[in-house]
Order: sequence, then C-alpha cells, then structure tokens
Amino acid sequence: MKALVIGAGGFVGGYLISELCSRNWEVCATKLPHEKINIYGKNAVSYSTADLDILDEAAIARLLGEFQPDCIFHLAAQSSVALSWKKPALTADINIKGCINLLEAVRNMASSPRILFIGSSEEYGYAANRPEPVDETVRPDPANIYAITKLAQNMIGELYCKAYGMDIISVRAFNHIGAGQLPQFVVADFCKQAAEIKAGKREPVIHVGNLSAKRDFTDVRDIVRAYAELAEKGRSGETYNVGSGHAVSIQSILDKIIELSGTEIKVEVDKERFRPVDVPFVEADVSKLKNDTGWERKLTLEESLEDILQFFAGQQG
Ligand code: A2R
Ligand code: GDD
Repeated sequence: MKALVIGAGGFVGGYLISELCSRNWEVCATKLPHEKINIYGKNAVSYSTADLDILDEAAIARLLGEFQPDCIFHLAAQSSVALSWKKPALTADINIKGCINLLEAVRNMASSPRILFIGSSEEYGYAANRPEPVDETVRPDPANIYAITKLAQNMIGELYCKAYGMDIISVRAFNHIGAGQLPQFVVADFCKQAAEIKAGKREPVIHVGNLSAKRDFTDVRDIVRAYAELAEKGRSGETYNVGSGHAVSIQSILDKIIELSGTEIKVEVDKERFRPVDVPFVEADVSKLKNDTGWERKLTLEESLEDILQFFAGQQG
C-alpha cells in the first residue's frame, strides 16, 4: 500500500512515517521547502520526500499523478490554537483552502484513494464541557478560529463523501505529546523550562498559563498507531475520536513534570499565556475507534513526560 503523508515536516509527521514503514507501507512524505523531516522512532525507515505547499492545487495534482497513493494522511495545518487567535486569516487559508485544494485534486484522479483528515478535539469546544466523555454523536460547538477551521474540514469532507462518493475518514485527535513537539504547546513548554532550570540555564521559576483546564493527553506514538489502524480498518465517511479517554488538569501535569525533574521550582502564572476563551474540560470517548480497529493506548502519561524531559535535557549540552 502507498501512503502520501502531507505536512510531514511538523511534529506528528516523522512518527507517522515510522509507524507506516513498520507496517510495510511505501511512503512519500511532503514538507515545506524550508523544513526537514525528523524521525524519532528506533526503527530504520526508508521513504521518499517532496516539497509541497497545500495552497498550490496544481502542485498537489502533479504529485498525486506521479505517486498514485492508496491513502493520503493530511497533517498539513496551522495547528496552534493560540496562534489562530493572532492569525485567523492565515489559519483559515491553510486549514480550509488547503483541504479543499486536496479534495479537488483527488476528485480529478482516475483512482479513488482514501483520505484521512486530521481534525481536532477542539471542534467540540463547549460541547465537550460536560461530566461525561464526548463521543462523535455530540454536536460540536467550537470556541476558537482553529477549531472552526477543523470543523469546516470535517464538514467539507462529509460533503465530498456524499456528493462524489469519495473515500474519506475524519479523525478528531485529542491532545498529543512527545519528543520533538514545539514549545508553543503546553507539555513541551513546561518540560523545556524544567530542563533549562535543571541545567542551570534559567532561574528556578516556571512560567505558566491557565492551569485549571483539563485535557485528554496521549503519546504521539499511540496517536499515529490509531491513524494507521483507521487507514486500514476505519469505515469510510465516518468521524473518529482519537485520545486516551482520561482528562487531566494542566496543574497535575505541571506537578508531575516538576516531580520528575527532581528540582526545586517555583511557579509563576503569566496572564499573557491565557487565551480569550479556554474550554474548561475536554475528555474523549474512544469506544468507536476501539470497536472498529481494536486500538488500545499503550503508553502512560508518565512515560511520555519522562521521554520529553529527557529529550529537552539532551538539548542542554
Ligand atoms: O507552519 P509550519 O512551517 O510549521 O509548517 C506546517 C505545515 N504547513 C504546511 N504544509 C503545506 N502547505 C502549507 N501551506 C502549510 N502550512 C503549514 O504543516 C507543519 O510542518 C505541518 C503541520 O505540522 P504541525 O504544525 O507540527 O502539527 P502536528 O502537531 O504535526 O499536527 C498534525 C495535524 C495537524 O493537522 C493538527 O492541526 C492536528 O494534527 O492536530
Ligand atoms: N501553550 C500553552 N502554554 N498552553 C497552556 C499554558 C502555557 O504556558 N498554560 C496552560 N495552558 C493550557 C492552555 O490554555 C490549554 O487549555 C491547554 O494548556 C493545552 O494547550 P496547548 O498545549 O497549547 O494545546 P491545545 O489544546 O491548544 O491544542 C493542541 O491540541 C489540539 C487537540 O486537542 C494542538 O496540538 C492542536 O493542533 C490540537 O488540535
């Protein structure tokens, strides 16, 4: 089977390439010209690369014609909720126009490859803020521009599926973490600060934002395994939650990071790190994913945090 991974220069791409290669998929991975793809797995991987801007529909069509994929994993995005408040138009361009460009290019192919759209738990927004985990039947109520663009991608995917009989699956990925994630996201940010403090590179104070929010965190290696399982076994036209099924507070993650770092650290709340709107509670119901694919989470939150701390410790030398 041939997989085209679009947007592989970001955090998830290298992990997904590793996972697909371990399943003997033939992989072509795209990146922006200035990017480099980072592989963090232990296994040797062999794959081809191509430069691709998702806003260039003609370039997508050329690449599809050359590679003829069986499945397309669409990772390319402006993926930061925080940045989407500052750059709403850019976020809409990449996340919505990009998805339409891809759909139009695939629609014009003779073959009909499967597309996996990577959406977000953010699509649920306030609808997730309830005592029980949120499942795919809950009507989304997004609370920021990023979330709205990902819901648009989901809806446009459903439309193309119904209108043109295309083979599309949409994923709603809950928060994922791992070595290599940029410190614009909370766990990487706190672990980087802790590693720098431990190395004596900064004063022993961690700067934080809203610690009361509760989110559902999963190791990126478990996340990409779910993507591969869905590509192989998921039902066309469906949306699947991908997450751990357990929400934890950002405060408890911070406490664990400080404990694991084994260093005396003070905490300073920085109001500039707060968002205009931040949904208090988000927890995934992943029954549909488990029932359809047999997927189970393998790595604990503590294992992920240890790896990420080690990754940033390795950068202090
Ligand atoms: O913004 P950059 O320079 O970091 O590049 C990102 C890239 N990207 C694009 N690729 C092709 N054409 C574009 N016009 C374009 N604009 C941005 O997509 C980055 O290398 C990649 C997305 O990777 P990350 O931002 O690291 O996201 P991550 O964590 O790998 O998440 C993968 C997917 C995304 O759709 C998220 O929204 C979702 O999972 O959670
Ligand atoms: N970034 C950041 N920095 N977030 C903080 C901080 C801080 O110092 N302090 C508290 N938080 C809180 C945020 O307010 C939010 O409630 C939570 O930590 C998670 O923030 P992020 O790690 O920035 O992730 P996100 O939830 O906004 O978005 C990520 O997860 C989505 C899936 O749920 C991204 O990976 C998205 O691309 C992805 O779709």
